[in-house]
Amino acid sequence: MGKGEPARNTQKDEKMTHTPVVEMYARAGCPYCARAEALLRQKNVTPKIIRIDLEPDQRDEMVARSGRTTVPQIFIDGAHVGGCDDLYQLDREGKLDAMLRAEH
Ligand SMILES: N[C@@H](CCC(=O)N[C@@H](CS)C(=O)NCC(=O)O)C(=O)O
Repeated sequence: MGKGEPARNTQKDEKMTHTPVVEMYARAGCPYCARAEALLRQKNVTPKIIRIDLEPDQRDEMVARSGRTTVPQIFIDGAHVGGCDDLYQLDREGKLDAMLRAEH
């Protein structure tokens, strides 16, 4: 790899991929949060959990970013995915894996 080249996409015929950042707004005792986290972990993704019960300001941020008030709210590389049901729906549709590989 030459100087200044990115550490990814080293093969020309490969799709451009990177490890996406997965953020999940959650709170303690939320079964939907646990279900969503379980699916992500099953896919070897460790989400960045933002605990709105511990950091109330983050709830305002979650509502501003997602337009929703329920937890969890999940973002992949900053793009809003939705809640737990939305995450499982994307998986059923076969779209989640590509999103988690951040194929572009
Ligand atoms: N369909 C939503 C349901 C989420 C939901 O109902 N979450 C509960 C907590 S488990 C919630 O946020 N309730 C309202 C609240 O706590 O303010 C999803 O799949 O994410």
